[in-house]
Amino acid sequence: MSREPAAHENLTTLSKHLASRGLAPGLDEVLLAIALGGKAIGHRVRRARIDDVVGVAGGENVFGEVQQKLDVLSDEILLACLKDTRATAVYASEEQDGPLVLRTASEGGRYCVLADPLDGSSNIDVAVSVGTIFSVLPNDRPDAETAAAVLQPGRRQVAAGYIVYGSSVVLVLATEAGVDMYTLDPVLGEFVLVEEGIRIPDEKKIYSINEAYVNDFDDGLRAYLEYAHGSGYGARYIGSMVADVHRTLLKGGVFIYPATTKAPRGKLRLMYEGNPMGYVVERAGGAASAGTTPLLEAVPTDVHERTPVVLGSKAEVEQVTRRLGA
Ligand code: P6P
Repeated sequence: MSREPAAHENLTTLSKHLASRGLAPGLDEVLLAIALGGKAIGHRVRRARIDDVVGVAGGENVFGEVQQKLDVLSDEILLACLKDTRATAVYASEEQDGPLVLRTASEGGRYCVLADPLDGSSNIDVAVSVGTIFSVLPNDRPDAETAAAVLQPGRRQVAAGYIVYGSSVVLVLATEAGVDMYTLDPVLGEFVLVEEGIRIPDEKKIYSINEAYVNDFDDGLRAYLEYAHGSGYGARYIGSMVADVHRTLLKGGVFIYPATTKAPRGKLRLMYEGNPMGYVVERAGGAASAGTTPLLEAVPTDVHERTPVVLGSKAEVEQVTRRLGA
């Protein structure tokens, strides 16, 4: 009589799965460092009110936005995990004024990691899902120009993804091999593979946008909303990018944070919000636009620059962009 395998025998951990993916040298150690940071950040998010780390840290980031204590702590955790990783050349984040050079190519620095350490942090005190977003670019610069290696189009990413701290802690990781999803097993303390090769549905009548700003939308976007309102679409908007994009990736639909008259470049940052999420969605068979141009083709001039974002199911993104460009 065949013996049922013990539950743990079927578990594929993140480290075991990455080893099977044949990634470029050093990339797996960078991704494992980010995952370790995510475990530590997730622990603090889970204890937010207990540890009284919610509330303001008193400082402001480069945008003049008041920093939540957890924003700062999450940034410190990620940096600490990456500093010890030999392949990490540069760390840049929403909470850092500029890129931090950790080691040059001559010293083994092969990759630049850009991150929004805790996206959606204003939602923490109401226990809404928040997340860490990360983008990995190759360090393609001579030693003296290492910091500038972060200014590459999103098309050059070699990996990207996010960790959503929700009802469970979920890591979604995109590489050239595809998009894989891992759930943190709180007992094992390991990210366990739960879905390999995620594909976003080609179409789904769900749109995700903050319609409170409709008076600041351009005519093309209003035309899209009029089409959606008359075509049986559902609306879903959590106000936490990681949660809205995660739902869009798994269920289909379109997520839009557009340019408006008050914010002509939109609100979301290109390098560590738009590009990584765009890379995940495109690797899953979806599309990502800056409104009228492909998002991942944008050539950055500043690590903190903003961009409009339209991403999701190909057919749904096209319904938006053909009206924006009209
Ligand atoms: P709004 C959270 O503050 C965030 O940066 C993203 O996570 C989210 O998509 C967006 O802002 C929400 O912005 O203007 O709709 O509140």
